[in-house]
Amino acid sequence: MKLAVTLTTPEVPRAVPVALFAGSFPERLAKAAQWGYAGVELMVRDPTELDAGAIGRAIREAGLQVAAIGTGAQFLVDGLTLVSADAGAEQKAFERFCALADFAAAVGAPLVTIGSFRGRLGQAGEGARQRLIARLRDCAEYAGRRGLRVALEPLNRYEADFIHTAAEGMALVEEIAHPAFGLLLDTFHMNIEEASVRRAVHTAAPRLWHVHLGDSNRLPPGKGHFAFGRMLRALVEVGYDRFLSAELLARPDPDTAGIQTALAMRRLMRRYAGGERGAS
Ligand code: LER
Ligand code: MN
Repeated sequence: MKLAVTLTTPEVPRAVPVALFAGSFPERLAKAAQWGYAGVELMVRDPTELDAGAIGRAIREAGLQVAAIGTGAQFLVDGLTLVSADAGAEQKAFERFCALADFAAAVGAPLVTIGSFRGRLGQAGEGARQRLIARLRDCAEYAGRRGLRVALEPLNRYEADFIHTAAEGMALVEEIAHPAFGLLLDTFHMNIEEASVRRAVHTAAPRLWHVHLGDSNRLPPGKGHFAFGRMLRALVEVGYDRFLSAELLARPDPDTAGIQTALAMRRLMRRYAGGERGAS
């Protein structure tokens, strides 16, 4: 397992609450590498405003990998969601997904994640469920053709009205029935929705492609009461060997949260997961 940290790309206009480290983009990359992260998850708003070549180069030069491209800024900054009451906005959101997937391929990211970017069925009018399923399949198809994967994230009941648990996520994976479509589990959401952390990991295991880290209160691991040891043991049991990506509140400040997370996770990974694997 490898540790990653969520960073915003330079075009994201204001601080996203779950992006860590302060400073310019190169400074944040340098801090991530210095504190032992192997990768970064990029929270991108509009990739057409970015030079993918330069971003990819800066990440490689810092000795980091791109763990994933996150879509949270679409919703947080632009209010764009894959399903919406406004057909024009739905189309724009899908076009944004395609641009994000192109960006992911250009910077060497293996996957694009979908959390709040999916939208709320209850606010998207008649036929919302079927439209969202079709859109997610289109996303998997678009990403799959570029050698990428799409990881849908079960979210807690306060942030989403569709797919809260690993079991619901796996039922959706079956329904979408596309090899490029799988899941991302976020410990913060799991703490609210899952009856058993271990069972959730085992349920998602065949399509578990990414993990987000945040304690029960969305602070760095160890600052709340989520059982990270249990989570890591379950991940070891199912042979998970991908990224654990810190996506948590930048409190008391973005640097402290990034450092506390690195120190706590490196300790936990040594104890429960036989250490970390480097950036190789
Ligand atoms: C939102 O709470 C979250 O966890 C993000 O990964 C989804 O956009
Ligand atoms: Mn998350």
